[in-house]
Amino acid sequence: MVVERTLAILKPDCVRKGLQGEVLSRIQTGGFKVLSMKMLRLTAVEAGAFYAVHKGRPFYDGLVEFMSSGPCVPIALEKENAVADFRTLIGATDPKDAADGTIRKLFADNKGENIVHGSDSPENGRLEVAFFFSESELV
Ligand code: DAT
Ligand code: MG
Repeated sequence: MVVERTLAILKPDCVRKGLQGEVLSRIQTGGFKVLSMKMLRLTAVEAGAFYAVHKGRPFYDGLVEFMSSGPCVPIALEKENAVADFRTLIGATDPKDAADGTIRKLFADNKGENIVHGSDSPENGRLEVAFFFSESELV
């Protein structure tokens, strides 16, 4: 299997609930190598750019508002098969549909506020890591 990069974001609801450590622990126990992490607050413009693929969808404005509502923690991760394995670890977008034991099932309130982001393809994993981290920050 190929070593891939994927981007996690501990979303503003994760930070508000004080679950950063809990979620990071599950990520590390899952075998993901942390290449870099930081805490920042996205502006609405930055959140809109990150989720540009969803522009025009009915949930887009709420998503941008939520993602810029407080600090978040982007984390660059590396692992064999990282993209698919991370999505397995976090579970389905809607916590109601997420498998038992997944991060979203355990901690998320609803589909809009679902604790954690994960990239959806190896290509987007690389692009999304580069959105937040320069190559020299990936240590
Ligand atoms: P995922 O984050 O599982 O990759 P996505 O890329 O389809 O899901 O959507 C990005 C985020 O947008 C998702 O984490 C939460 C929000 N979202 C998606 N669909 C939604 C909906 N129907 N209602 C409210 N928020 C939604
Ligand atoms: Mg997605």
